Amino acid sequence: MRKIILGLLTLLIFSCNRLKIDLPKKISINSNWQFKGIDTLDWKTATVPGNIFTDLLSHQIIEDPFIKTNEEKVQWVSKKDWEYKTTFTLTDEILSKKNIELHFDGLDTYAKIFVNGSLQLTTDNAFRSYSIPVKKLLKKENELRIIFKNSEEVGKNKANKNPYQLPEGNRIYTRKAQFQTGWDWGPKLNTSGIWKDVSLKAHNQVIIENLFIQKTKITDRVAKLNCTLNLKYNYVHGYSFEIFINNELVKIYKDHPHYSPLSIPFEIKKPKLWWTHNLGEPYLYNIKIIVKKENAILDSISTKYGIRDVKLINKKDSIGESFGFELNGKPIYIKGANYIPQNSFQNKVSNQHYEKLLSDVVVTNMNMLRVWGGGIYENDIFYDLCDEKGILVWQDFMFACAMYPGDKNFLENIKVEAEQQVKRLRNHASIALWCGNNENAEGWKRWGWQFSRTEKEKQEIWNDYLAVFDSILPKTVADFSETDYWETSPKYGRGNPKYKTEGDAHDWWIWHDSYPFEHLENNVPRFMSEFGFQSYPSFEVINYINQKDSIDLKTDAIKAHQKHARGFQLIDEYIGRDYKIPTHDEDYVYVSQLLQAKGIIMGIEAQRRAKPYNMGTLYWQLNDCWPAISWSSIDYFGNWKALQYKAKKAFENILISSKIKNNIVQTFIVNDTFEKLNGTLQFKIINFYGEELWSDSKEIEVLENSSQQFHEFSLAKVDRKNSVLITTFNNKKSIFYFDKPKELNLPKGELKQEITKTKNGFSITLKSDTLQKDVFLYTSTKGHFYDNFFDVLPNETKVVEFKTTAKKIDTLKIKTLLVK
Ligand code: BMA
Repeated sequence: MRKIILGLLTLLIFSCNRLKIDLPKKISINSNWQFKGIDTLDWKTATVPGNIFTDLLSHQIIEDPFIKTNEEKVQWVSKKDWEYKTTFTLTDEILSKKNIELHFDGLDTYAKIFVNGSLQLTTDNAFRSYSIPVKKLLKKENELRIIFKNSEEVGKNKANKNPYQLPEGNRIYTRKAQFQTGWDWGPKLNTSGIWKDVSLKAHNQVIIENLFIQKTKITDRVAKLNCTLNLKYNYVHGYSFEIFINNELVKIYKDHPHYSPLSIPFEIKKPKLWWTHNLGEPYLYNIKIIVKKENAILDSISTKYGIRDVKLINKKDSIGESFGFELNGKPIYIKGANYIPQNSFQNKVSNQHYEKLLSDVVVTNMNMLRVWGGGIYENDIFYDLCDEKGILVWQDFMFACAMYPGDKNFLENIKVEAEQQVKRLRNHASIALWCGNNENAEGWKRWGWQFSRTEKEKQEIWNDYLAVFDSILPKTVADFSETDYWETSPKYGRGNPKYKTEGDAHDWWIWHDSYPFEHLENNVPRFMSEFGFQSYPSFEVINYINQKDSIDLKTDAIKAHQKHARGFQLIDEYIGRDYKIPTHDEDYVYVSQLLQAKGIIMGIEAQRRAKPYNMGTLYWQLNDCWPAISWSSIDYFGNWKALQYKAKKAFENILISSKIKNNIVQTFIVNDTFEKLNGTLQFKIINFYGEELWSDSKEIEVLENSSQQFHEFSLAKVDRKNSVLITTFNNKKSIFYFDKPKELNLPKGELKQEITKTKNGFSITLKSDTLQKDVFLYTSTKGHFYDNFFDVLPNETKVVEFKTTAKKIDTLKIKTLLVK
């Protein structure tokens, strides 16, 4: 009985405590919005988060700029000023709270904010969040109105005040996504509007503003960590802080009084480390901190947290200066791509888009993405998913291909921007590096930007550069995070021979300077942070651009979706070097993708073979922001180009890679794992009809985390145009040709196909008596082929899964490379 009474009493005390909970309230102000032009249109419904283009589009006031040549027709939109308004009702409970703040996660860009008719704030940075204390202004019924001045005009006015012109155009004066003013893969669609959430935060007591978890020491036995809390008030009294790890209370911190920031040490026994997905498990802990006063919960903050130590290794050595990453004390080889915004209109990017793209990254064996500096600091979900999926992120600050101003306001503005962004991202396990900018220093030193300027002017511009990239940004990263900082990517432009021996490199000898792909074999830098080649996108994207149902590459629409001045010419020139130039448009698209894949894989393999001289490769570019002919390996609709399929193989942890040097075929095994491998390396040369012409084998031991050459033979007696080398090691296989595709005498055998229905789509079985090179499967049924652009060897069976929700597969079509 006593026990029951005690139990009831505890329950009563517990529920009394619960009653006292006084958590801050967050109210979304994303609904009810309307918009109009300052001097055009009447009020119309608007979507928040959103932007002026998508609002106009949903009212059919403009045509879709992503199709045909419509981009040109909508340019007037960014020359106008726009106005947004909403109303919201508040309860007495909210109005009675001691503090109420209006919070904007992102405004694009020059906004004047009126709360109940009174001007409260003007903003000038789309990358910053803003808060306004509004307690005194609020009533039951409220109106919020925002006027956006167009950034083109503001930029022009700012430029006019500068005594000299800065490269490249007026975009540099406005802190917003730089690619929106047009890029060599993207349209000019310069948005304005409320591009992120709007909310009200109401609270009575102290609130936690942010959290920073730092590592003090990590051993197998224990991870000693420290959590720093920034509280809304500098001084608080009588509070206690409880730390929960995976829902278990591990620490109660009670000392008082407390000053903000408040630092609380805590420990995790036998810590499980976070690894990239290709090297281990990306394990994340759930950490939660609760603030209480007299047993009432006042606020709480939680985060997922991966225990890991990631470092940039950048040391002088006998060659020059290394560049690579260490994870948990081990050097790891970086494989991945450069990432750009997934849409010109950020509000069109759904959580499913993030999930799909980042799953593709994992499936393709990439362990790093570089978030490129001309885009945006990504949404939280991007970094959450990278943490979960074990992908590292090289994060650029948002500055690209230009010189930026250095006046007091600009510097103050980016200082706040940098501090907010670094604080927002610092607890993410995925964040491996902050980089100051993309190609600004290279541009200044190599692209003629200094031409006809006075010494004084040059000095001033360079000093402004240093103020941002050598002072404010590195200091912010050091003060507010544990992440390493790199001033600019690349360290040296390709005009400086040091680009191969020091730091990271962008090798645009390929493409921009028309060098042959073979250049990549002999010119390997310490870390390749950009190199790339364009191709046409899927038939689906091409037909969408043209709004037609058959492929036509000669339309004005297609021209309008190629943003590189010499793009078509370069693709054609390079195709001619390696392939017979196709005369049919569909074949041309297919071969352009094979070409892109061939060139980039040649580079990836050369860079991986050169490990540890080279410790990473990120090609340009993973994705598209609109339907385009571009460097991407995944197109706007998420379809994989040939490069994505071939990169998947070239990025596997264990790679068999052969090359020809002085008429000798050399075969390497690259091993990115931390384990030694033993097995038989087997070689055979067959002709295209399956006849074996030569074979060899060798027992080998492959060291952990290494690249070694294991075999070589002379090409002297090899029939280069009529045979192929097949190498196997354990369950890996490589197919290596001795000549360019256009030189091969590929036979025109029949490729038999059989399609069966499976749980998740269809299974396609392929077989042929003769070699079938670069088999491309396609259908108008929406779905994904797990493999594509592969070779079917004579008399071997290849099975490919096609994932789709469709009950029926429309005609399965096949292209193969035929030269004769
Ligand atoms: C790199 C990038 C981008 C550009 C790409 C292709 O230099 O940093 O600025 O889009 O090349 O030209």
